[in-house]
Amino acid sequence: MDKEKLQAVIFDLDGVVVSTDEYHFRAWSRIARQEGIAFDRGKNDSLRGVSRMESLVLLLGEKAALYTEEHKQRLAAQKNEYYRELLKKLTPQDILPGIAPLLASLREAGIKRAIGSSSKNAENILERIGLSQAFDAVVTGNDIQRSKPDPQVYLLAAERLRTAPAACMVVEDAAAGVDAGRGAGMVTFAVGSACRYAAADASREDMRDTDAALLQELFMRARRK
Ligand code: B16
Ligand code: MG
Repeated sequence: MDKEKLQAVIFDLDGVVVSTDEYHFRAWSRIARQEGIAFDRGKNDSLRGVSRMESLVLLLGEKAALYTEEHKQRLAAQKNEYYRELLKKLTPQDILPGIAPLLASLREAGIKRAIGSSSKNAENILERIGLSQAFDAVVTGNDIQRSKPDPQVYLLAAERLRTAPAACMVVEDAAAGVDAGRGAGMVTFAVGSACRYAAADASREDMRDTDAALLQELFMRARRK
């Protein structure tokens, strides 16, 4: 294998391909209000890339120990109902800037594309934004047992792409996701809210003006470090 040839790019979904932050925020806010717990955008930011149940436990904080498993399951299901109702508003217009041309450029360059998301709603989201056929592999929260920062989601994506992890790049908006990519032995590219996370190999505010040649260049630089 050519150590410096980028063969696949694995995209996180929420925060990289599409922004559903606001919907997560509104849905979690309703749960927090019901439970009399303080919740704000800062706290919502800390839930990026984290699974639904782990997010609920973080939201409940010190009070989490007072809730039975069954009660927590009920609250997580309720949050998901609120969230899914909001997801109905998603359209292809919600694809984040730079993503559509980047996907086209990667396809043209023969570089595979995959999704590696913690979300159990990932298929539904891809459908709504018109990208369900745009990837060679899609791994979601339904396929994994351990959520980011565990590398499982990215390793499974590489396996489905039949590509060595060392030849993959992960694009992430969450520190937990960058750590997952690093744990999988992949080059990491942090965008959006993770763009100042120093552990990533490369970073940018967003994916505007990125193409296959740039990602190949960043990949090579990271591999030579
Ligand atoms: P769900 P990603 C993650 O998606 C979100 O960033 C995170 O906020 C959410 O809690 C998690 O999915 C689970 O989502 O409740 O839809 O299963 O960023 O890994 O694509
Ligand atoms: Mg994300």
